[in-house]
Order: sequence, then structure tokens, then C-alpha cells
Amino acid sequence: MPQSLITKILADHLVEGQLTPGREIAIRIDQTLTQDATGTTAFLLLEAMGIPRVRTELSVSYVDHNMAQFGPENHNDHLYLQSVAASVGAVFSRPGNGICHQVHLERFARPGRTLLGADSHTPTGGGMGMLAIGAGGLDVAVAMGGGPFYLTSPRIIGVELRGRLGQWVTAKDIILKLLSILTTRGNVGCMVEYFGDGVASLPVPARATCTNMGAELGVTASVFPADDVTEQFLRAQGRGEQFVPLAADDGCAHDTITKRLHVERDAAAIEAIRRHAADASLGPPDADGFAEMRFGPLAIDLAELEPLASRSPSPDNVLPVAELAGKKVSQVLIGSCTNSSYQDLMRVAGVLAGRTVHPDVELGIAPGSRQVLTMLAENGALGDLVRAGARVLESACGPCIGQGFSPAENTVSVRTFNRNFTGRTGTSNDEVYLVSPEVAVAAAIAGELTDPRALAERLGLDGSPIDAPEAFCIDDGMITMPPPADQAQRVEIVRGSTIVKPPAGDVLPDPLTGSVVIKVGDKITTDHIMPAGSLLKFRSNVPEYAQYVFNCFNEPDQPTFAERALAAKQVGCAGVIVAGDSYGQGSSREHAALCPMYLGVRVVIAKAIERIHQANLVNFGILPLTFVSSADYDAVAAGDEVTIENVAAAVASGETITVAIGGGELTCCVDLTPRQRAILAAGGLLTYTRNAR
Ligand code: MIC
Ligand code: SF4
Repeated sequence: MPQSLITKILADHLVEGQLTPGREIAIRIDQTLTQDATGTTAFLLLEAMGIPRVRTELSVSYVDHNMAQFGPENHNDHLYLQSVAASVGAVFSRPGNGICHQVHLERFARPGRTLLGADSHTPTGGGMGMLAIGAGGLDVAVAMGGGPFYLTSPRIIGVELRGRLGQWVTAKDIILKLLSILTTRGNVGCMVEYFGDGVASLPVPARATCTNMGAELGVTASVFPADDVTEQFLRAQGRGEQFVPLAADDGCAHDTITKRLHVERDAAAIEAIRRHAADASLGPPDADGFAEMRFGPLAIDLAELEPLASRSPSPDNVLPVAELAGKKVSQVLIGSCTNSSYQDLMRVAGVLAGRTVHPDVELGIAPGSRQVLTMLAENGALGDLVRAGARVLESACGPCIGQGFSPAENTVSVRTFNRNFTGRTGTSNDEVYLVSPEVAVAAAIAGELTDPRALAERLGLDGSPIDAPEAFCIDDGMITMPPPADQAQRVEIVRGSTIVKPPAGDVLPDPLTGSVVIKVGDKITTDHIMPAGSLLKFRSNVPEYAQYVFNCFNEPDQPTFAERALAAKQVGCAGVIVAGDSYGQGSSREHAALCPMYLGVRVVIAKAIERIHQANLVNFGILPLTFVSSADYDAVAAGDEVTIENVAAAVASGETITVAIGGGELTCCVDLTPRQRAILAAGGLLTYTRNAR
């Protein structure tokens, strides 16, 4: 039977299970990546598991997130990461070398390989034809130790790209379009596979923009074929010999997808699916207004796309830029792992050359890697950026993770990034638009959102495509290779006082008695649970970082979430979190499970929980449950007492569990794989892995 490309890569790496959608499988991991905000925990856990040496083909530890260095914490992390990488045999990409996903694409990503990364945007590597997946640090640590990665055998959403993009319309507009069709909800357990004649016109970094923001769709991975364009990119990176051609077999049928959508609230998505999918059909609505939508592969005609923007607070809130034209802009930021490639920044430099940034706009530009920055410096484009008044930042995540450049209150910030959750910028009442570099630079010049096609006409700008370089500037001087295994014992691991060993999980009490410490709504991201920004520096210190769990919901002069949860824990009362739909979407940060666990949280009950977060909860011994009906969510209140009998039996094999809550009783689903059940029974992945060794 003709196979999809994803099926082929999965089949090549399958070590357990069968490729039947929805079933648990385990795959061999060839490469891993970690970054400093997740990496310290991942490496501390690797040490705690007693794994002396990484056993993958390649494991790279990047430093790109915590670069502000106010206080000693960040540099302590860098020194720990550099020394532990040398000790366990991981490659170390030094601070200044660039954003993990951009550098990985340039220097390490390989078609047909698997990559597991402790960062939700790891799927960026899919632009190279590899199966790249984001996970919690503990799962990545297990993979570094040579263990397989467990996931649900995916349903594969085929996305056919037809034709060519018009001038000033980009890959960012493709993925924003897809976000408007599939939304950020209901895609758990799926992967996206791009195909069609439109693929050939997209350079590798443009493909990576699409696969990067697959994370916002909530899919496990997104993959492009590996073709001539891929080969040219690899050759230009001096890695031509790593190319292998990869594509789906002719005549391969991608899966039929089923999605539960609300007939009124999701009307726009239903309409968009109908317009773009083969065989779309909507079933009858249930009592809550939800209906099942079934559809085959999606098709996007590239020539029909126009410049798009996604308005905060959610990446799927997509509008045509033309409709927003005239909106005053105060800040423009260009960079992040989504849009900071050489071609992206050459386009920006080309527009800025000989012009000055609008007087009412501050423009920040963070090139994605040292390679990109060096090439801009060498060909003079950097001079164009600086002369135009851009504030050029180091090659790092920077403002994308709230490390500086928080916008003023009630202003508009236009960013080429991938997330626009409330508060992620460090300002809670701003308005953030996610756009392409083309739209961003147009706004920087015009001082307002403008369709770049209209601006180009007005100013006579040249919109012809920026050619992929024949040869990138290759200099791996900031990539440190580990010493050979026999010299590793001589490496001294540097542990500053802010590097604190993370706590391990615990077996669930049975019966479990507790209380609802917080009740939150839909689309709660891991940024809401565990804020980053200026608090990012506490990532290596769980007791300190835990003080800020759900900080955005803390009220002045009221006990914080951390205080309430700890007070309950001290009297033997388990903390329970109640949440709505898509709980834990966004970042892979396992601190969103680890810190609540430290505070005594043992159960999360939600309408739906996102994939990476659900895995993190299990890994740290927290029981994830889902409501059978949304009406049950409405019946629960913060402060309600909770009793759950027969926890161990439900964890072992139950499909449902009875939860006595606030004087009533409700049934919740226990949606766990056999392996997750075993992990929970052991009190978390750390103990489970230690026991298995
Ligand atoms: C993010 O974009 O939110 C991050 C920071 O890169 C995270 C990882 C983290 O929280 O450390 C992610 O996307 O996984
Ligand atoms: Fe860094 Fe932002 Fe990419 Fe996360 S999304 S890896 S913070 S650039």
C-alpha cells in the first residue's frame, strides 16, 4: 500500500507497537536537542537517572533563552550546561551561536532522522524532512540515555500546497492560514504532512516556518518532503552528503480526520474546513452544540493567499492585514525561531536600506543565528539595518520569551514570532500581531499595519524572491564537541548555588483527599501556569520558581496559588487543578507540571489536556483526568473538597473514575496508555526509569 512520508519515517524507527492511529507506539530517537531553559532540568534528571553517557547519534545542548543575565543564575546555568555536556558526551552550542531550532536546521537536521527536543518548537526540523518532536525534558533525558520515545501513532493530516505564493506573501501566511482552518484546538494526536507542486517553490527555512508553527496547531510534528531544494540547502551548508530524497509514495491517501467542533463558536473554522478539505461533512450537533466534522486532506492554493496577521491572545485569531490597515503600531520585533533566517532578514534589510524606521515605532531585530548575523555583517545588510535605526539584538530568543522589549501599555506590537498569549511579552494589556517579516518591516516603515503589497507599490519596492545562498558562511567555532568518553571523568561539572536538584515524583495517595486550589478557563497555556520573562532565571531552582505558579491569577493581598497549595499540602490535602479546554497548550516547559507537583498538586481535571503537558503531568506523578461532559466543569468551584477512592485501581486499568467533589459526584475519564499507567503507579518517570534499569 502506498505510504505517507511520516509513516515511512515512523516505520523506520518503530521499536514497539503498531502504526494504527490512536495506539501507543515507541520510536528510536536519533538526535536530541535541549535549550538552557529546559536543559538544566533535563541534564539534572539525566544525572539523577544515573546515565553517565548519551547514547544517541547526536545530542545538542543549546544556550539561547536565558541570556539577560541579571544576577548569577543564567551564567550559572550556562556553566553547568557546558560542563555537563562535556561530561556526558553532548555537543554544546555556546551562547551567541543562535536559537536552537535555527542552528539545528542549519548545522544538524537531516532528512529521515528523528529528533526529540525539550522545546515545543522542535518540529521546526520537519522543514528538512525529519520527524522532529517536542517533549518535556524528562522524556528527552530518557531519549538521551538511549530510551525510545512513546507517542500516539498519529493521524496524518495531508496538506497539499498548490501553485506559488505571490510577491510579499510568505510561508508565514501559509501557516497562519492553516491555523485559521484547523485552529489551535482539537489536533492532539495528529501530524501534518505537506505535499503538492507548491512545495518546490519554498526554500527550506520557509518550510521550517510552517513546521515551526505546527506547534501552535497542537500537532505532534509537521513534515515536508526532502527534495532538490533540501539538497541544495544541505550543499550550501556543506552537508550535501547527508541528503536523502524522501516523499510520500504516489497515490498515498492521508487520513480522514475527525474533529469535535462547536457549530456556532467554531463556525468560521467549519466554513474554512469546508472550503479547503476534500470530503468535509458535519454530523448532527449534540446537546452542548458540538458536532463531529470529518474531512480528508486539505488543499491551499498559494497564489490565493494574502498577507495575514494573528491578533492576540491566540495564534489562530487570524485576519487579513488589508483589513487591519491603518492600525497604529508602536513596536516591531523581527526574529525568533519562526522567522529569523538569512532570507527573512535579507528581505527586511532590502526594504529598510536607505530608509529610517517610522518615528513612532521602535524596531528590534534578532537574527536567528550567528551564521545569519555573520552573513548580514559581511554583505553589508547589517549596516542597512543599523542605519535605518533598528535595534539589533543578539542571536537568541530574546523578546519572544519576554526577555526585554515589553511593549508600553495599550500599544500595538507587531512580531514575526509564533505566540501571542496574553502577558507573554511582559505587558498584560498590549495588542500583539504575529506576522511575516514582510508585514513587520512594512509596519516599521509606515508606523501602522499595512499590506506590504500596497506599500511596495507606493514606494516602488522590489518584491522578487531572495535567492537561497549558494554557500552559507560555515563556522562551527561556537559549537563545542565533547571530549572522548575516556576523558569524560576528568570533566568537573560546575554547579552554582542556584542549580538545585529537582524533586522526584511520588506515588498517588489512595484514597486521595484534597481540594480545588484553582479553577481556570479554556486555553490556559503553560505560560499562564509557569510564567517566563524575568522569572525564567529560576528554571534551575524549583522551590523558588514554584512560588510563581499561576502568578497571573494571583490577586493583590490574597494568598497566592503557591501559598494556598502549600498550606493544603502541609495538612496532607492534595491540590487539584480544574481547567477548561486545551489545558497546558503552548510551551513544553515541564515546570508547569514539576512546580505544581512540588506544591502538592496531584490531580488535574480538565475538559481537554494538550499532548506535551499531559505527558509532563504523568512524568511527575500528577493524575490527568478529563470531564465526561462540559456541564460537570460548570458544577465545580474553587475551594471544593475532593475525594477519590480506588485511585490505584483506576490508574492500573480504569477507563473512568468517580470523583466526589463539592458534595456531588462526577465521572471523569482516565485516558492513559498502559505505559503512562505504569509510570503513574511508580510515582513518576524518574522512579519508573530507575526501576527499569
Ligand atoms: C517557548 O517558546 O515558550 C519556549 C520558551 O521556547 C518553550 C520552552 C520553555 O519554556 O523553556 C517551548 O516552546 O517549549
Ligand atoms: Fe525561543 Fe521563542 Fe522559539 Fe521558544 S518560540 S524557542 S522562546 S524563539
